Amino acid sequence: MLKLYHHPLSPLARRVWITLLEKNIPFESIIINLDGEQFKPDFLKLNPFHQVPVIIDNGLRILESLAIIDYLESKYPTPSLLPKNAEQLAKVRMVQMLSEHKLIPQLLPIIVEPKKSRRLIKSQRQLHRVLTIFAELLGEDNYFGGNCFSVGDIVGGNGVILINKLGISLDKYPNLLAWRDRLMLREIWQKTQPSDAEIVIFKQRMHALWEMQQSKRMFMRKI
Ligand SMILES: N[C@@H](CCC(=O)N[C@@H](CS)C(=O)NCC(=O)O)C(=O)O
Repeated sequence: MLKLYHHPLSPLARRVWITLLEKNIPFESIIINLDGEQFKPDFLKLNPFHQVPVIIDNGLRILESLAIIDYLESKYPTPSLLPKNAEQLAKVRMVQMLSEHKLIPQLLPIIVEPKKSRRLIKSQRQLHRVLTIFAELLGEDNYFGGNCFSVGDIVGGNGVILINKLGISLDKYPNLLAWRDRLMLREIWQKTQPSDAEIVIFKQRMHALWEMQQSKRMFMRKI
């Protein structure tokens, strides 16, 4: 059976977890506690970059959430989570790439940077740029792939719901608000999205990660 190494609080692993559930693919869930378990030799053998998600399917080890999602779509094509239409496909890919390169890198700053700091304001602006484009891409449709729920909604939806829970308002984007509510009607999403209590734990972990990064930087400056 396919093995998924993940943690429920990891936003990038959650993409893969939801894809597996939405595609109804049987899998064994192996939780890696990201407070150090990711550095254990057995896990480092699987992923020398000490990150979740990782899957193993038929002996094939796959790293990187977007690569895993592409693999799952090709290997288990039903139900399809990728539109065939060129325009819709372009929108879905844009949402995935913008989530990866523009949205996710702002998570740490919006949690750890002090209120009104330049860095925080820069990240908030960047996130609103992303939300503006997402609102344009969605338009009047139900999903980024038109009426077809897709991996664009999984990747974009995870990011948008998370930043919203972290305090980024969606009020200026009524179509995104309706889309978020549409996603949250899905049983799988209710089961996999973090509760408010888990968001508090997630923030504490991000603070710890940031402190670790700061002390590493100080150490590197000294040597
Ligand atoms: N580009 C990778 C990033 C994965 C990633 O950053 N995972 C985080 C959790 S969201 C992690 O495992 N962090 C632990 C660490 O870096 O030690 C992907 O998309 O799969």
